[in-house]
Amino acid sequence: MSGYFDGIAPVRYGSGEDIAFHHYNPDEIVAGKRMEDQLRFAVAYWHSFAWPGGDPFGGQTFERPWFGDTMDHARLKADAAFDLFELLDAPYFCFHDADVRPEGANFAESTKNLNEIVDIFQKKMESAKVKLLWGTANLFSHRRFMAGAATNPDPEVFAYSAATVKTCMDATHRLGGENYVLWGGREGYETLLNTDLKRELDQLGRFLTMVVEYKHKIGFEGTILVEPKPQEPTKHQYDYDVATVYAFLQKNGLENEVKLNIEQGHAILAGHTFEHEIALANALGVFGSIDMNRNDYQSGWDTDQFPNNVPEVALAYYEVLRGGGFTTGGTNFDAKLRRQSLDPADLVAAHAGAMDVCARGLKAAAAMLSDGALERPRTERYAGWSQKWAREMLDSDLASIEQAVLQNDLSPSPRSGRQEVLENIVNRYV
Ligand code: XLS
Ligand code: NI
Ligand code: NI
Repeated sequence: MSGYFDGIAPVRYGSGEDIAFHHYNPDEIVAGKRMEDQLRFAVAYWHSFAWPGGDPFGGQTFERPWFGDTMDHARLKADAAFDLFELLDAPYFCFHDADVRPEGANFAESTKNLNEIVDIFQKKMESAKVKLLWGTANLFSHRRFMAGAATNPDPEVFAYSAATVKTCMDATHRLGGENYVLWGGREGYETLLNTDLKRELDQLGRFLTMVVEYKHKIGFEGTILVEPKPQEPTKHQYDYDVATVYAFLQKNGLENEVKLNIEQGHAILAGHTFEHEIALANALGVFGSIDMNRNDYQSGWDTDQFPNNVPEVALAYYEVLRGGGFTTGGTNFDAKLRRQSLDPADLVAAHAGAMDVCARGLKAAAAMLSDGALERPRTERYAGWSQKWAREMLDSDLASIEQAVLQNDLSPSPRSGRQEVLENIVNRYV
């Protein structure tokens, strides 16, 4: 116990406490499963425990007793983190190496620090409910990674990165993690003028292949997830969006080995909706997990805010459910408090509110799906394709199709896409 959250009651459904769940009821059955098992919430260690509250114009605003570079600070941070998991009854958490341990003087010391904290996690997890949704390596904050990790022009940085990922995969495996994530923080470029794009992509492909090979070598049964993002921090990131990552996986023969962790804010930054990215990943068979946080629509800053818009979230879960729901993935809050939200209660309330927003979104999505409110019109729209001639056409060729068009004097008549009608239907549920 850290004592940090003293005075805040456990957040429970209908508890009547100041901070309670009003919609997230873990045991309620939604779309055939307990809500907890559908949503699979995870608390992100970095933003909740390691982020100091800075913005481009000012530094730290948060004062946490565990801020500092020693192992004692890291141990206190672990205590506070597990206190929050328990307060929220959170089923999962996620972490980077750099969130949980101080940087050592060299690679060996950093690894030793990590392993000591992982020992503590392991001990705590014996009695705690919380499990590890995913682990990952921070290959973007330290200055050694400023020109990338796997895509760095310096092979020593590639080596350091590969070794770091190995230690983080070991840690994830040891803690029974259900996934391992690779977000290409600085795997991209600032200017083409100094960049050998083909070489960097080849390096990235080889790196990811080594990750998959190592997964099999150690018998890690979790899913390897790549998290697309189009830019930020680099001007151009190679893992731009779902479509780009899929092509990259195919090129490297990894499309059956790797799935995607899709973040709402990253989807929007790429010029897509969140639901587009989820739907596309499902269509391509690579949907894995989600990071449920987006940036501010007006300022565009990387505010990584907790979800607070039910209709948006409902459309995202609609695509998740249409694809069959999560398997090893879940809903990770890769989300920051606003920098004026200084109090321990703010951290608890942010998660509680976000879990409620997601629960409302999930319930709306499940109802839309089970009523067939959108699926019926969708099926009708494509009904023509169930005709025999239409299916056979796809196995024929352009010349025979031309013949058939002439013979039957085909003259297709356009039909309404009924978008407003469908939007009205959605509005009844959210
Ligand atoms: C940054 C990413 C990052 C990953 C994990 O924008 O979202 O937080 O989720 O490295
Ligand atoms: Ni992000
Ligand atoms: Ni993320």
